[in-house]
Amino acid sequence: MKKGFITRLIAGQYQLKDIESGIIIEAKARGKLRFVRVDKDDTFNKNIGERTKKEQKTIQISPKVGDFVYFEKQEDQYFITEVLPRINDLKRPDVANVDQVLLLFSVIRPDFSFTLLDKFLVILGQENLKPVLVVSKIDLVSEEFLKDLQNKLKYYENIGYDVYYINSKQRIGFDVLTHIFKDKTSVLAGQTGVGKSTLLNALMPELNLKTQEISDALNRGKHTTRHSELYPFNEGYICDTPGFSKIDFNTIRESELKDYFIEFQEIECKFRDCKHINELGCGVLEAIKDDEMMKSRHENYVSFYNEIANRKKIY
Ligand SMILES: Nc1nc2c(ncn2[C@@H]2O[C@H](COP(=O)(O)OP(=O)(O)OP(=O)(O)O)[C@@H](O)[C@H]2O)c(=O)[nH]1
Ligand SMILES: [Mg+2]
Ligand SMILES: [Zn+2]
Repeated sequence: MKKGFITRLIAGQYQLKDIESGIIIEAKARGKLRFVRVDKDDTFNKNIGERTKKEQKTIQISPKVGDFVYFEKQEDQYFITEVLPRINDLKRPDVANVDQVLLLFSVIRPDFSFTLLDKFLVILGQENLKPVLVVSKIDLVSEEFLKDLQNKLKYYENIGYDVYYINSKQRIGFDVLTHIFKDKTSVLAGQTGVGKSTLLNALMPELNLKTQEISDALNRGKHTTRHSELYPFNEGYICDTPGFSKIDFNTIRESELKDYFIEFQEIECKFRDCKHINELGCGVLEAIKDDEMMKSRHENYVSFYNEIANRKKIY
């Protein structure tokens, strides 16, 4: 049995890198062998409800991009026989064993959205990943417009997120960006049309990835990239992924939500188990009044809280 690293998946066909030889091969996953034994706290087990967790012994795993696997040759075909435990397991984009996520937002086309940003910070926070924010298409707006956005995003820098500004067409901002990829598996995530593939092409022109102008009528992308793929870069890998047009919370509980608004940890609230929504004397609400917490962040927190609570009622 040999060990491999999955760099691509298209229609059931996997591209693997043989860890030992570095040779790239094509393989399939054998349905029956996709079952693996899992421990109670295994990452594979994360999305299983608490109640069923104890009895759960084997679950079905589909290998995905970023997975380390065992594979073997049978007749003329390579088969993946086992998926090794994952360090983390992103659903959107669908990639395993990620060191860092670059969350791309364009200034316009599509328009920058603080709601989408806050939502994504929660979802990635659940995976224990603190994304790097990348703002693209800075060439498409006036200096004042960009300054205004940069001022708002200062808040995010202050609470601990790195923010980069780029123009992939003229490779502006790339000198500072390139070093963050060293030795890491990085994933580009973001709405369709924000410029993920264009960013990769700017880093590696030889890739010649397909990119496409977003639709003027809809101010929306067209899902140009159709599959996730890892490309070697700077002693690591960068993953181009299909953009999304909509995202939802799936496994989060409303009581957990506050853990992923990382500034709450710094703001003192005298109430234990406070929801920080409308409690009289809540420290978070005080911090908003004192301009220490960004108002739109808190509004998004409350709206996400309600979204999660309402979703629960449906089931
Ligand atoms: N002016 C300008 N245009 C950009 C920039 N980055 C990307 N674009 C353009 O935006 C459009 C969409 O870019 P893509 O790279 O295809 O976007 P994507 O995020 O890969 O989209 P999906 O594959 O659908 O998820 C293309 O026409 C790009 O040329 C930028 O920094 N400045
Ligand atoms: Mg793309
Ligand atoms: Zn509070």
